[in-house]
Amino acid sequence: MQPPFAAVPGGAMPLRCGHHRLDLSVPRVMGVLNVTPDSFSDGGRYNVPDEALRQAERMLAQGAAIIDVGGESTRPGADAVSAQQELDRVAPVVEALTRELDALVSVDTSSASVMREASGLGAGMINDVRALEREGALYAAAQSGLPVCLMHRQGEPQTMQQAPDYTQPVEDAVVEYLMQRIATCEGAGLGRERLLLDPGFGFGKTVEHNLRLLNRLEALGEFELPLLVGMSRKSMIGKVLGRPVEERLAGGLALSALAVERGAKILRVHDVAATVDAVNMTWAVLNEGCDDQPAEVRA
Ligand code: YH5
Repeated sequence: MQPPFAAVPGGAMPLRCGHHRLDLSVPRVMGVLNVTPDSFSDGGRYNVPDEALRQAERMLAQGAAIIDVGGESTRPGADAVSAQQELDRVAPVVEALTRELDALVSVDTSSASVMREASGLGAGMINDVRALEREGALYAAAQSGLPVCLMHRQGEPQTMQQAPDYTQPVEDAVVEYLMQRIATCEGAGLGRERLLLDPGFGFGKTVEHNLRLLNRLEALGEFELPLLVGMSRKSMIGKVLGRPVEERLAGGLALSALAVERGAKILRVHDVAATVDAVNMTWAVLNEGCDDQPAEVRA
């Protein structure tokens, strides 16, 4: 049966992520694993490698295809961490997840040394909210051989939410920025076949910017690269629904369904089990069938 849209961007060939292969012909869920002591939305509960391991195991059992490990809090007002601090937090977790669980680990970092170390420890993907703009990051990422998610942001995480402002429609600014970053990556030997794109929800954007970006996510389809989105528990949900962070799941599921409908291939979320169901249900409707579901889901 033909899907309701033409080519599936980024879906033709599995993405090579170290020794893992990631099939993006169907949308996948990336589970968030914060290893920051001051983490905003889970209170840093998974700071101990052992606890991090258990949480990762849970997310994999719930259907996460990727575990995104981050050691730098990018919430507004968070303290900057040194590359060494970040490395001390992230490295033991990346190592345990790859060695003990053989998980596909993505490392949420902007630091060249963390990229190098993590890829040596078996990480399969680099997720950089600064799109390889930090010194040495472009070279380190290119050398790693791993796929890289390039995210748009305006300003620096610590101050970006003070007065987000764009001189053009926000989706045009995002497309322009990502176009430049793709060209820069290609110039450094990091080919398009290794790139994923992310509009960066909440990174220097008002709630209106975020809603518009999701509604117009297809504007990013022109690159024909896999799209990753991260909206889980973010303030765009809190502001629309008037919900505190622990009551944003239903809002987040609605956003995930819409993102899949508009072409997102990876959903970065805290609540894996519920999101896997929302994504699979959405995908079944879009394809008018559930051939891609595991048998136990179809039963
Ligand atoms: C993202 O969108 N976001 S870290 C504030 C919250 C909730 C969650 C309660 N890393 C992204 O998750 N990487 C982060 O309010 C990311 N895309 C990619 N690629 C921020 C976060 C969060 C912030």
